[in-house]
Amino acid sequence: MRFDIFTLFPEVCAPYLQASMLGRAQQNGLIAVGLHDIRSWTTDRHHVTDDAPYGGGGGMVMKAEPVFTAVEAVLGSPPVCPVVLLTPQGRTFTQAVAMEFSRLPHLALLCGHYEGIDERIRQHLVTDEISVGDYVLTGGELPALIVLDAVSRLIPGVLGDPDGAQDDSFASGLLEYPHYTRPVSFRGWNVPEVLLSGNHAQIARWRREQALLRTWQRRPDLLEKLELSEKDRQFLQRLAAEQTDL
Ligand code: 6SD
Repeated sequence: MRFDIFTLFPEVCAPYLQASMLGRAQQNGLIAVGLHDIRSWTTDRHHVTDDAPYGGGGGMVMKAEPVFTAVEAVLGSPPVCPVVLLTPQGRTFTQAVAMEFSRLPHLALLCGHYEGIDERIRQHLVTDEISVGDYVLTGGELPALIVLDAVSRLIPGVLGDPDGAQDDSFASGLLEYPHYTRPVSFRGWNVPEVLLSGNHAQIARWRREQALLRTWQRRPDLLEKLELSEKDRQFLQRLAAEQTDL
């Protein structure tokens, strides 16, 4: 899959893309990332990318021209792939959206900065608007990296594990069960006995119940959307009964 990121701050994005799993995924040809500095498509002497808002008021607005020029130079006119704007006004990014994007061969991510972008970019260039959460950042660079990261790890081979992303929180609709590695005892805190038992059916049941318990405690909203087995249902009924006993 190919990603093209359009930003005024490519140097902010580059280190994250080079490190760890995303760096390896590029080396292995599983993903390709183009990082494009919008400023390099300005044609004026001072390479201006922002200007004061019509109608007055504070803050600066990203100019339409350099953004259109950059995106069309790289992706053609009209662009060959969806152009996603990262903005608090977009639809919320979820694992389902990450899965949707991971089926595409090519995705462009457009990072705003300053107070906002000229509305004509949104109207006539952008095809999709995504928010990574209900909080306000200084620019779209971190959201673009979040989207690229979440989408990339769904591409087969990007995770080292052959089982890939299938055990993830949100893939199952549940929060993850607790993980432990060596040593068995750390500062007197021990790994749960069942994980050392070698009984794989019992381990699977324990993990399932821990995932259900965590989800019930922390994100009960997730349980409502879920298909549960009879055993799962009994376990949750037990939890509910124990709670009313307290
Ligand atoms: C002006 C931006 C771009 C400013 C943002 C996106 C989310 N979910 N929070 N904040 C954001 C994106 C803020 O450029």
